[in-house]
Amino acid sequence: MITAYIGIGGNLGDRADTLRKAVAVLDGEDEVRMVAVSGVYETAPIGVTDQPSFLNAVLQVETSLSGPALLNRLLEIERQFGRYRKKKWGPRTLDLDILLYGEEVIQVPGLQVPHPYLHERAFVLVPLCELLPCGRHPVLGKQFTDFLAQLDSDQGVRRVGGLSLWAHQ
Ligand code: GSY
Repeated sequence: MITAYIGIGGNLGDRADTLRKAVAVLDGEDEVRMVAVSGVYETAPIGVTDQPSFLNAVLQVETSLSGPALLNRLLEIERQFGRYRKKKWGPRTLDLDILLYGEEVIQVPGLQVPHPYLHERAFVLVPLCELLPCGRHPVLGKQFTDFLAQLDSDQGVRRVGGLSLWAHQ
């Protein structure tokens, strides 16, 4: 079994409902065990800024799936939730990204792990540091908390109080 960290987010429709349901689907998979789910954050859009704000969180799972097989399962779940994504950096109902897959470095068509932007994005680093406060980037070697401390701004990331995506913690 490998411990993987998955970024989850969305900025269309009933965002909290979509994220909660997607977590339940992933938790129901035979080859994936949900271990922990971070708090939920309301986050300003990065990339194309003229779009609604996102809800983001990070999931810690244990899985017997390979990295590419896990990605395929995540893409299926995105489709199941009617992922709408016209533009590359544009709005979407559900986004599931593999951030870390153990300490492994994966570079195959369609999948790069660690996620190439993970160390630059507060909407990933803040929830990731909640789950992995002493974690280190497997390639860049620096602690995730150090990347977060060195960002120029908080990038508009705000914890949403009283909202949980997973009933079991
Ligand atoms: O890369 C994930 C999709 N995405 C996001 C996101 O999840 N949150 C925020 N705040 N901005 C984003 N821009 C993109 S693209």
